[in-house]
Amino acid sequence: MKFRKYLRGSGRVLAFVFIASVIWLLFDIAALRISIINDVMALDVTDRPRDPRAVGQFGQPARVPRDKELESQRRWSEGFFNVFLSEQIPIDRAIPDTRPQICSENLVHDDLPSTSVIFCFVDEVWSTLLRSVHSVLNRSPPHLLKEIILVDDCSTKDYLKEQLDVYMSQFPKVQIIRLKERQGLIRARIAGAAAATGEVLTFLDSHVECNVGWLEPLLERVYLDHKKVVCPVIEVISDKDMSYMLVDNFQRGVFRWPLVFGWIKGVFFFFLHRCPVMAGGLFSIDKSYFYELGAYDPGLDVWGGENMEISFKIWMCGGEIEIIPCSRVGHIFRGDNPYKFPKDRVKTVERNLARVAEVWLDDYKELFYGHGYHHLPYINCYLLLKMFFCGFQYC
Ligand SMILES: [Mn+2]
Repeated sequence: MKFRKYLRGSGRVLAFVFIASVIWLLFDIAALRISIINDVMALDVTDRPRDPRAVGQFGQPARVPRDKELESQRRWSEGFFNVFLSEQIPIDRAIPDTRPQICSENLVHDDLPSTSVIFCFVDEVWSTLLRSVHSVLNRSPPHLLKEIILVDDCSTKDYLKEQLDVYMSQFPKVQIIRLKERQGLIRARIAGAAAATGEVLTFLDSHVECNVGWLEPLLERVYLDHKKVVCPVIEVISDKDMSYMLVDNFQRGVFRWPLVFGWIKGVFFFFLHRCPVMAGGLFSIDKSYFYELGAYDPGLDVWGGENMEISFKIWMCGGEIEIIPCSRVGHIFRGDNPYKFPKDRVKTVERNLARVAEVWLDDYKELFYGHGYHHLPYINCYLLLKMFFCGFQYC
């Protein structure tokens, strides 16, 4: 009864405004919770329970038994890491969730673009190729993973032919493209991108393990701005004992003359970092932006320099390169390439770098040549390439 006296005159107006505001607020919250954002999913699917005693389980270091030491040494050169141990480790092993605490509480939009994950390989070791693919299948939200494209750059190993076809036929999302001639990483990636149907291209090396929650933070950044090109934090899988090691010092990708990639220490560990150049092995890029940039220069051979080329184009054509601390992918850093370069390795990389310098560095190319490279006259004609990339206004 007492309450009624407040609902007369101006009290009635105030009560109406109050109730309307509460309803408005509830609608707002509901809209945000239901249709716009949700938590990053902590997916880690396996077919059967994991054996906690399996070799290398939970990313623990594995040991070679005494009587197998010779065999393990002998097989090192198959991949320039411990191929013997890699074979003992389950292909869907668990690894520690190394993200900063706050990452699992992050919210992402629920209408993120889908991605095609592209692995290019030549003579990759069977166990690491499978572990790379399974880590994507098991730890990516299915609705965001459009497909996985394996581009076989004319491998010579038999197990990468029919055996791989048969194995991958269990997974409808995986398709294999086979190049008839050795094309090198750059043209293999162009072939993979051409076959991709997802809205975002995600390029990965074929000896990686994607960690829990790796994909959504990458796609969220591309969703917010389609010119952001994003890289996960690259963690280390030991080439010797295959243990998964957390990276707790944050680094940013840079280059030194003459266009040598390197890392410098970042400031804050858990903030994303903008980088002048990316390492190049692992990143996501909006597919339409990739083509707006003119994809990769197909005249770059085998390997090397393509990370500089795409990085320069990204920054010169209105984009940004970021490393996303909440996205983590382990990678085996190998001491050497297990495959052969059709021509001399050093000459191939030098030629690629000179080509990038000629096309993209303008007056700064003198700095490149001043650090030990000689002018390669035949490259000049490729200056024409610039005309095709992102119009004259930026380039
Ligand atoms: Mn690699």
